[in-house]
Amino acid sequence: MSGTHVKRLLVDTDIGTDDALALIMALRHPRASVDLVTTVSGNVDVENATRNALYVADLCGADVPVHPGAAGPLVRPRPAPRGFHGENGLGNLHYLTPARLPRKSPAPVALVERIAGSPGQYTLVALGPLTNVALGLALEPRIAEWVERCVVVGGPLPDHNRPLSSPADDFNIWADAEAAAAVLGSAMPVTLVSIQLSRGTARSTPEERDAVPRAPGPVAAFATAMLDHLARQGRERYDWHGEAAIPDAVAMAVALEPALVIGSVACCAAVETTEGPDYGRVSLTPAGAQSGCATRVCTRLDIAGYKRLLRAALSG
Ligand SMILES: [Ca+2]
Repeated sequence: MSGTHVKRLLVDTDIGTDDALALIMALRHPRASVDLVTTVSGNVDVENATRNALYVADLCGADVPVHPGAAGPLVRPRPAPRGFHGENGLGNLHYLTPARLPRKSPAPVALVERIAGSPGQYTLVALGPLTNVALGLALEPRIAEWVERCVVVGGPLPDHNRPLSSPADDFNIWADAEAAAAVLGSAMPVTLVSIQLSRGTARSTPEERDAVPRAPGPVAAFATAMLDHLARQGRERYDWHGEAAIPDAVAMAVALEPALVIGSVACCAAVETTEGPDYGRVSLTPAGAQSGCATRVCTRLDIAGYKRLLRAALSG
């Protein structure tokens, strides 16, 4: 990012442990303004998501309005919780009830009002299932043209050597494939940031995490608890050796500093919505110059740059 340009963000989140770290990155970034947080059912139910969003905003001293959104997907029932982020979404860490209350108007309405009020200004960062974004598009289809960009956590990489093992692994898409199909089928300029990009060397290592508590403060202490939880999940679910993947933080880095994307491909993205084992599968076809497809798939990331951004946000 150059000069004093401020990145204006709207963050839609089903706030679990990695969303919390991503939100801290945005709230503490010196040249970003988070003007709205909306919550959606996904990693946790929408009530917990709303409480978690208010808590993280309080922790960062931010009075950003938080609007609760969809309590479940557009069509299907809410999938059973997987417990990845603990029952409350924040690794079952017990924390104080947030001082502030959520706003009354529902998330899709709040998103439309913000985007319509400042056309071309906002990057929308979707860290959970796309239900609120799809509902916003249904209310006002022109938000597709009015957002500067929508960064979405999900989708595969256009690289058959690194497939996701099943559509259900691509949780944000799979949890509401109808919503994902509506968003990816619209004219909205979406950047897909696959969870695959948070794996490998993008994972946070135990050594990197050891550096965080040396600057003790409420944010560092909270961030360390979130990172420890993610590392435990990595051990239990993937047999990793203390590394933690933080998909939503990677996507937030892309939203905050688009220059961290060092490889991307314009694609047409289609989402399978037929019931069955392929439900939620995203198919990517490289876009021709005239195709009108609005999706860009991030394929390579400046990992050192991302880690610098994460470290700066979580210290102190
Ligand atoms: Ca999330």
